[in-house]
Amino acid sequence: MALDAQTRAEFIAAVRRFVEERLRPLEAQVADEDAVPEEVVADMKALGLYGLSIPEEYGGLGLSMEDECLVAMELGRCSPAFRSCFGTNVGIGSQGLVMFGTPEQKAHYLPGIASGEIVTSFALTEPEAGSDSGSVRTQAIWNGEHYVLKGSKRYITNANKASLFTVMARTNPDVKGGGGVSAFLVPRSSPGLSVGKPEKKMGQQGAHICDVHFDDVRVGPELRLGAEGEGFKVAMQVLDRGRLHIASVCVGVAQRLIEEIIAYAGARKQFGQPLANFQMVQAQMADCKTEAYAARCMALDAARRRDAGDNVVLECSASKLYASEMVGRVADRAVQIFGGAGYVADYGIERFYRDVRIFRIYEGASEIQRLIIAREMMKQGV
Ligand code: COS
Repeated sequence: MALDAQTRAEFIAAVRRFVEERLRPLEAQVADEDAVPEEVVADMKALGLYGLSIPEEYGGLGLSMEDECLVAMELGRCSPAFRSCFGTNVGIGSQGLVMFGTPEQKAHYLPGIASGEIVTSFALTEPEAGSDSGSVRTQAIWNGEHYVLKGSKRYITNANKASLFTVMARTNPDVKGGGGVSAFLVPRSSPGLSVGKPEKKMGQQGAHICDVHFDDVRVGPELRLGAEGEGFKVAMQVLDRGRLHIASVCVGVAQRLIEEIIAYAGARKQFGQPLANFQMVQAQMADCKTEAYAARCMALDAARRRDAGDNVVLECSASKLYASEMVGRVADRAVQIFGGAGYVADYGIERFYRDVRIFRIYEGASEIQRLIIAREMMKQGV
């Protein structure tokens, strides 16, 4: 549902205040402790952030894609680790259920996901199936009563906190590629399911990824999401949507860095003048703003077209590709403009530089986005 103009403005203003007053002061602490404090998580739930994209009838805010992108742009204006707490509930961890769930599955799980009582994870990637996600090896073999899941998933965001996983597993080992894959809702409490230790990462401390292991985990047929053999398509459609959200977060982070650049370049003097007076700095500033603006326009255009029911597979990938690469360039320029201060930890710029690197990799690496764009161009002939 699209919010009316006033409600939208009020909600975005509330998120902006929350980001500036509640989250930004904790950025360094979260990075040092590799954890978002529980009271902040509680505040995020109270603000409705876990349920941004969950339909209103199930207790969420039911935002349109455009409104979700606008909110994600605000959330991007602080350490991305905060957004990651509820990122899976809003995106890849819930949207398979929202798009393909039965009324019973939705009624059972969505209210808890919207409130944040249930944290969700999306378990697609495996040690041998990263970009080539159609080749998943985790098996889900029907034994006449249950599907029996066996295999391992890798780099699963929020797995350590999740109580519900959307798992893509091969129900038909004779069918190679995506066609043999089905999607399942798998509760964390299922016997045989275990989660590994959080990985040590380059950035985004406070956000966690872990392996998830399935050792003969039995899943009833009522927990299959969509038809047998449709799991790969479920995953692809969830990822299409997620890519617009990530593109919007990239726009938000770029905007934050631009604000930091403006403040620093205006205050820091060299050769008797503020850095902002030097044309070589101005050129870098102008490129940051221009590219962030382009990425914003792309994400919002694609979101509006998705809301209108258009096929936006190409636009989702183009948006994610451009925005994730754009924020990498902006972070690089920010380090350059800050100079030594950009390289030391106190100013937080080097932290953003590390944090944004993953945007070019997860939810489909830049190479995969280019592949999808080119394939869609050939299909559509435009
Ligand atoms: N929406 C709906 N259906 C889709 C789709 C989409 N966006 N993308 C693909 N499909 C369908 C295709 O139409 C095809 O259907 P048919 O078999 O009925 O013709 C089927 O899915 C297989 O598609 P395709 O042949 O394109 O699959 P490939 O194995 O060649 O590769 C890529 C597809 C590479 C695009 C896919 O594996 C991918 O997106 N990989 C990256 C995964 C990713 O983002 N991982 C990040 C980790 S999860 S956070």
